[in-house]
Amino acid sequence: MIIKNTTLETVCGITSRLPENGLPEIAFAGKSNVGKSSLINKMVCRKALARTSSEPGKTQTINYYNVNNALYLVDLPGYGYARVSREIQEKWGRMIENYLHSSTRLRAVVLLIDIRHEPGENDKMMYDWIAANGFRPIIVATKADKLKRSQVEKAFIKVKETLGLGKDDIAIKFSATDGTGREELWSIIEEYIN
Ligand SMILES: Nc1nc2c(ncn2[C@@H]2O[C@H](COP(=O)(O)OP(=O)(O)O)[C@@H](O)[C@H]2O)c(=O)[nH]1
Ligand SMILES: [Mg+2]
Repeated sequence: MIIKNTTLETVCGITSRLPENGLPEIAFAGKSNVGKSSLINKMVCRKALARTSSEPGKTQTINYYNVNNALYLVDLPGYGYARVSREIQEKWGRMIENYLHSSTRLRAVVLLIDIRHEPGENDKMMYDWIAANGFRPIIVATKADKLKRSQVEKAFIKVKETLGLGKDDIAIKFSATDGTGREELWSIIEEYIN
């Protein structure tokens, strides 16, 4: 994908209606701080289009990034940040579920997992929600640059095993720092939008 232009087109809060878009959507889900915003920036070759933060739990909105007027990359609110009240976490859950359930243009959901950590209950729940809504999750193991080369493959296998992925499931390693996986993820996305 050659990136010509990208804009943050729509920001949806908990109470806003989802926009009626004419373009295919690819959504990104994952725990807060897993690297969603960094991944989106890397995918569209921008440094700070999507706000990254060392303060987890900041993104409480669904953000639609229009890429080349050809598709949307949709940044879903991150889950599982401990310092947020249960009530707000439940709202996020409903928001994500509503999105998965009612987005007519949604083509695929990318689930991000930090390669250094074993997927937790929230991650497994997210995986199940995605599948229950009829999508095959695309697993992206983020922050691969943070591990030594010798540890990366072992950690990647651990992520796949813990999620119970089959051999037909798609999983890739990614780094927003060095660009690992960027081309591969674009070619997967392109298959889903064409
Ligand atoms: N080394 C490294 N750090 C990353 C990578 N992706 C994200 N980060 C860092 O992890 C933190 C959270 O990233 P962010 O994209 O805001 O996560 P989000 O909450 O999922 O959107 C930030 O400090 C990022 O700089 C990566 O691939 N490699
Ligand atoms: Mg973010």
